[in-house]
Amino acid sequence: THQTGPTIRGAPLATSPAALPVADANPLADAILETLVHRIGKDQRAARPHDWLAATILTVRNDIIEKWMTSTREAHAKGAKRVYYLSLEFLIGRLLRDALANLGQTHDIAGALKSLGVDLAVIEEIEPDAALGNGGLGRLAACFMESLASLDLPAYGYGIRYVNGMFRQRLDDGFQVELPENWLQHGNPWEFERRESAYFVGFGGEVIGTDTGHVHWKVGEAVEAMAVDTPMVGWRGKRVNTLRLWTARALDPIRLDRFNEGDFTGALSGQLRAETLTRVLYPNDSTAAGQELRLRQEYFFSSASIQDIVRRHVQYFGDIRTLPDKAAIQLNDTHPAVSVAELMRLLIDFHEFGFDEAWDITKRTFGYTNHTLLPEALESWPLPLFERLLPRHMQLVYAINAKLLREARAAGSDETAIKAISLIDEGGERRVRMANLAFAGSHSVNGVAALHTDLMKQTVFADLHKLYPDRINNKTNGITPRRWLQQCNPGLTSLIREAIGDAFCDDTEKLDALAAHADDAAFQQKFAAVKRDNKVALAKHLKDLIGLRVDPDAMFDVQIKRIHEYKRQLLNIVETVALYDQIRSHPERDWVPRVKLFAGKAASSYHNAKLIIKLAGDVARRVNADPAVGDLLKVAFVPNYNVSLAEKIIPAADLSEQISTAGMEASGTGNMKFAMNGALTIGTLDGANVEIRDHVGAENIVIFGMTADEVAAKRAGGYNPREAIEASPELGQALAAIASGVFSPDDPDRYKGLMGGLYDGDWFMLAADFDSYAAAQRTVDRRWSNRSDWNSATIRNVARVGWFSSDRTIREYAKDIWGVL
Ligand code: B1N
Repeated sequence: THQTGPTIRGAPLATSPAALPVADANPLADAILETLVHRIGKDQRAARPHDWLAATILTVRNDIIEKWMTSTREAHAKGAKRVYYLSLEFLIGRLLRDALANLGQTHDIAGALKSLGVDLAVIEEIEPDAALGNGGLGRLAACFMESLASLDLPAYGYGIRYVNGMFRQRLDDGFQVELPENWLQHGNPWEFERRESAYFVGFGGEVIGTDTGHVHWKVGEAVEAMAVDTPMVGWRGKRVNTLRLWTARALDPIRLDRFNEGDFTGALSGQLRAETLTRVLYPNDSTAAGQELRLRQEYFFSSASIQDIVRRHVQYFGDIRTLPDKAAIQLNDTHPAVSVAELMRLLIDFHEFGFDEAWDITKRTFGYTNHTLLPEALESWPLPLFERLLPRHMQLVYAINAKLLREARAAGSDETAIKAISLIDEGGERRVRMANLAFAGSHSVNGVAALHTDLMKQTVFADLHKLYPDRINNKTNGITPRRWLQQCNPGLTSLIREAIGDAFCDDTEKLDALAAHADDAAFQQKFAAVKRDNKVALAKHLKDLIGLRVDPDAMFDVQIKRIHEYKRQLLNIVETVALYDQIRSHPERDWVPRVKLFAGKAASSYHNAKLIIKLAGDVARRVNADPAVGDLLKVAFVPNYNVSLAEKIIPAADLSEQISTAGMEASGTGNMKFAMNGALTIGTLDGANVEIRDHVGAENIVIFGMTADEVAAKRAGGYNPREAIEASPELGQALAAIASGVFSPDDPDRYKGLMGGLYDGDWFMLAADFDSYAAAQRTVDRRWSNRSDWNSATIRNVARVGWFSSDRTIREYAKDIWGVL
């Protein structure tokens, strides 16, 4: 049958076709309609929700383009220094709500759409997430892009336009299944192809010396990198910066010679090879992907970005010598570290600098941010692979290494130190160490939280730090308060505005005025009412999504993040099992009703992480069906965690679980989001939790477990998990129940290995921290039971986390590293 009017899966969106509203004078509505007809090619009756979404974005985009061009022109006219943020990941999420809010157009666009019979909230919900990242590192890059524009700093993000971003997670019988994510299936109205901004990127081949003493890299294979730009709108529409993502094209899209010979596949193989490069995001968080394709991706986007930066600099300023004065390039972890060698190559092979001058320019241009100390995440490439793919860069790495080791020897480094400093790992199969390359090639090396930065100095970079004691510095992470407070939590935002005015919208630290209301009973009531509304909304969402009914008056206890053993979702699940046991044994006690929510993705090849997901589901099934606990305990694993889901869950959370083994979570940023939305944190002294405690006050956070020093000492002293388990009957019983198949009657041995691993090794020290964690949870219960104390503590959290705005973080980078403030 004939479809009329906007619909979602066939259901009318807002208006029956018989009563299409006649828009009265509303120029914005006219503009949207005009776009719908002339750009999308649909009339109002035929338009589907995605057509309205596209028409709305294209209309808003017009405004953005004007500001975008002004921003670019101004930076040019001033000869301003530009910031370049190179990142293999940008976990942006949806853009429409963010852009509208930052432009201050939410109200007008909603009104215009309403006059057309369309609900803005409905079309916002169908915008796909741009999920070009795994987790914290990618989301940080997105928050930074927003803050850079909000602080009116000229900046470009550079990355890859993956056709398939972070995989979609489905649970089949509780097991994670990875499905391709297809964010571009309806097209992407935000992006602009820049066919003229294209560069050759070569791979392989050989390096040939010429008679003039020059070297020539005769590449074995080349692809073309084409720029695709997305505007990044800052708060109050102050500035619009560019996120430039590269897509790969074959130089020779079709080989007609092969085609004419009847080899149709061969005729297109170059195109396929090129497209493969930018096809899919590696779904590893905090682990290095060792495949050749990954190194190809890294070099592809590094080379295109560095060529683009050098081209722009020469075009605007003429002399490449001034590059460090006009460009600051920040490496988001080591994924773009080959950029150091690439800039050296361009300076030496094309701009004819000597090695020393090229090295000086390079070091003054780059900064490097380290995001993890986990050994499995430190990137290094087998030398033969690196040499085969990038023969010229291999030579340069050797030359850089020679200089570096000469300096180290001159400074008195001993042979052990020399081994640690070297760009080449000589222990076993020889490998190129990307972290050492990034360190050596940068004037600044920063960690992402105070503790993490201290540990960098003591561990992986100890010898490099001794050699260059001024290079390492700390920049504690932050989050953008626009997306993570104002947009995701409009109820709380209005309440805050009512109480303290709206200065906090331009300076997040002004939230501190809220502290004066923390003990005001009337304000506490309103604060709790906002939280409850958010919980009701989430409860409805959970009902629709997974069919689980939860009580909005229960405590919402949330752990949402990538699934990783060091993040210890297993500690939370085991404690949940222990609590379940306790509730059944002592039903007469006045237990605090809890809803335990888990969400997160596991890397596809990470066996234990996937098993932990299955365990959460198995525990949920058993607990939720047990009439003996009823509403006292509900457990859910919510599938397909992403930015949009986080925006729904975080405003509804009462308790934020930040329980990694101390010393292992570099910073965490979810911890900041929860605190800013009025949740209490239960956490270890790890990453930025330490600084969150310092800001909110020790009495407004629940800290448990060993410190990083204690963890290190225990490991060094020979940790015996079996002893720890035997010393804790509660833990022993929970582990035994899980191991014996209480939660997996269909496959009783399912968790034998996982539980056995705790007895045998327990690298993440779950057993050592268990009792302390369980006790902390009972402290949380007690505090919840005194609701006025709880409310005042959570209000104080909101009041005191303003410092964790990414505006503050970016200001620090801008002053201390980039020299642009
Ligand atoms: O970066 C975040 C931190 O808040 C987190 O603590 C940290 O775990 C995270 C290889 C990573 N570190 N390393 C990665 C991501 C992808 C990949 O392929 C490593 N992610 C982090 C922001 O600073």
